[in-house]
Amino acid sequence: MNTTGKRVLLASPRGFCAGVVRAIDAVEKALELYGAPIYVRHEIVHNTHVVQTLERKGAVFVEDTSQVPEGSIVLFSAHGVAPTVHEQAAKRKLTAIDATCPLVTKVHKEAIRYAREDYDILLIGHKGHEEVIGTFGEAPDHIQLVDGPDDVGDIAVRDPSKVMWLSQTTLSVDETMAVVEALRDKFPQLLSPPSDDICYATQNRQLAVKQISAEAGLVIVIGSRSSSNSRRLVDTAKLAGARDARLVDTAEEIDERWMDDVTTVGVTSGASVPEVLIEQVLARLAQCGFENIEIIKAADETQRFSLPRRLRLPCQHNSEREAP
Ligand code: 10G
Ligand code: SF4
Repeated sequence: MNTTGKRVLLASPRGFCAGVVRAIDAVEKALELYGAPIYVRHEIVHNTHVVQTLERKGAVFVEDTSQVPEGSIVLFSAHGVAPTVHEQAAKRKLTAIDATCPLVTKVHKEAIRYAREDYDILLIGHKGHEEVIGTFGEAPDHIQLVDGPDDVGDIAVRDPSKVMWLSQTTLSVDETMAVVEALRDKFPQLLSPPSDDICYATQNRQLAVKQISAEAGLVIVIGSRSSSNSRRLVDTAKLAGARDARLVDTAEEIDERWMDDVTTVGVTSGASVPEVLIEQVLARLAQCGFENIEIIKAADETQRFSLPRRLRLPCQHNSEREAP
């Protein structure tokens, strides 16, 4: 096989963010403390490999608290839930452990604060996404969803001097800023959130994929179809100049024909993707002659989150709702 000049540009940072590490650790800790089964409402993170691995250890994934037997333990996924979900869990006497990422909780708090101040809140995000459903549920009377620039024309607010925007944490930074500009054209007094809602991990992974994309004939993004941030990495790679960009759940999905006439392959992964899947993709690429790996580092990450309170102090037995 002729491998002359063939190389892989491996993005850094990639893969697990601090919120995902915390959420998976929470399921594992709950299994260790309380034993199987542990019910988890919604996929703990949007990754098939993670979900299947936890299922093998005794986690049971459901979409609704009504599917959890009364009196059981239930974990809420990293994407967050609406207050009504906490209420339903309490009614069923479930012991709720909230694995919502603290950076999602921050957006919930912003929604609560600006709704209390009677702002019209424009929430930029993807309709039907679990995180958006949760944030919207904090203040449904004050929030309108903006799912891309095409929605801007139809938005109407009560008082154009009292309007602000928030966003899902895993959006494309560039697309979101374009939507904000369109909203600001319409509402010049539009207020921004006090700090970035698109989280550090989303921003860093997009920064890194941009750096590998200009030189890449193909960018492979590892991530499940349900993973919003992984899909945004594909979009970002294409916009940054990659000739082709593909989302794969595992190495088996890679088609050697994608690499015809390609000498540089970029590789990255979404925030819910374990490193083992990257290793398998790199092994597959090596079989295709791409053995030479260059790491392109765009940022350092040191963020860590402690476990949900109940798992730090497991003797409590009433349901918890961490802030807000
Ligand atoms: O990118 P999304 O929001 O679809 O989620 P994910 O599970 O693939 O990645 C981790 C991100 C979150 C838990 C949302 S804050
Ligand atoms: Fe938290 Fe960001 Fe990870 Fe979501 S993507 S879990 S907001 S760190």
